Amino acid sequence: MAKLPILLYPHPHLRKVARRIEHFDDGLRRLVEDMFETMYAAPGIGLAATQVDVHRRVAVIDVSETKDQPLVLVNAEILEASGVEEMEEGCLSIPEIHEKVARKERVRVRYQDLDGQERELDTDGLLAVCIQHELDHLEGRLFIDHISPLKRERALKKYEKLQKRSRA
Ligand code: K1U
Ligand code: ZN
Repeated sequence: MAKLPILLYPHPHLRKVARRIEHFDDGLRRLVEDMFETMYAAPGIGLAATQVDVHRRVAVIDVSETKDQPLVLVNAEILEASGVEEMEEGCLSIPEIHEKVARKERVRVRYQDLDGQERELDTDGLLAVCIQHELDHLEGRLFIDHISPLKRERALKKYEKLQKRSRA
């Protein structure tokens, strides 16, 4: 297993749209193992392949407190979504910035597991929010795209300051 470098905003590859996975092979298994290692080490509750510069429709998630409920989503799509939920979000590609984002409260997702088996998941709360956040990454979208221009400008100014400080 290996920890992979995470792309940081404003890296242009964070805006790429990921392509579907066609082959459920050892390469995919290795990618998923490395993504889990990277996510748990960060630490984070989710990670999309886009964030490690792989532009394929793969995301890993574990929202459990005990970090023992890994979920792999391959070629996932939201079939149905309802309600509105506002939750504070962070992003491993925009460290130290947290903003409230309005998302769908409940989602039904169709995806494939690591063996290519089709599955469906109906969920709400943090898992539903995290799924939406990760699927956004695969479309080249970031959580800051969902907030007002004023809040975004403030958040990005803060982020630039923090980045300059961490480079100094
Ligand atoms: O995709 C990412 O950038 C990961 C991101 C996912 C996410 C967080 C919050 C709401 C929706 C999606 C993170 O994991 S940021 C880190 C984080 O939230 C966290 C870290 C340690 C413990 C608990 C949460
Ligand atoms: Zn993110």
